[in-house]
Amino acid sequence: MPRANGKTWPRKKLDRRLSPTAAQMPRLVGLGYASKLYRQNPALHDFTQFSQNGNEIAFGTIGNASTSEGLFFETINAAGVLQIPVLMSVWDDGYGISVPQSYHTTKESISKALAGFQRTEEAPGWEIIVVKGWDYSALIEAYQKQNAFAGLSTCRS
Ligand SMILES: Cc1ncc(C[n+]2csc(CCOP(=O)(O)OP(=O)(O)O)c2C)c(N)n1
Ligand SMILES: [Mg+2]
Repeated sequence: MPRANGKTWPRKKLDRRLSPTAAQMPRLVGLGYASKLYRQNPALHDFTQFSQNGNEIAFGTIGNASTSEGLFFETINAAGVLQIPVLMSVWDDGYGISVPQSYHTTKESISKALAGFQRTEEAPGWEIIVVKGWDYSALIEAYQKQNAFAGLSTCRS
């Protein structure tokens, strides 16, 4: 999630320098794709300062209203096409500042709006999971499910 001047995200590996909503999204595609290329190309395995043989998952977060930005949709599409190891969390509080969902998100639910991206046995895509953000154990379970079933084997084949 972008923040003015980035000072609220002290951890080293977080991308925290962008303030326009969804501006961080294309970088997520780059990170995920880089990971895939490191996995696929043995000539890159010596460069351990960037990747550990492509075993990482790129983790993106965004607010619900910010999913209205084109960059978000481009990222969802590109990652679905490339099948890269990316996990996206949309934190849905029902609002963008004081503007309710009904004014900015189709069906008032980005997971419903993105239903066509859901992966199936016939076609790769995204695994879409909806979980209460305040339910910590359910969140952990969701992330573990994501990790185990959400097409990582497809991403990594
Ligand atoms: C491109 C752009 N337009 C407008 C803003 C101003 N702005 C900052 S936060 C925000 C709403 C974000 O809502 P949401 O994505 O739902 O995140 P939340 O704060 O609810 O977690 C807006 C419009 C911005 N930062 N960037
Ligand atoms: Mg919001």
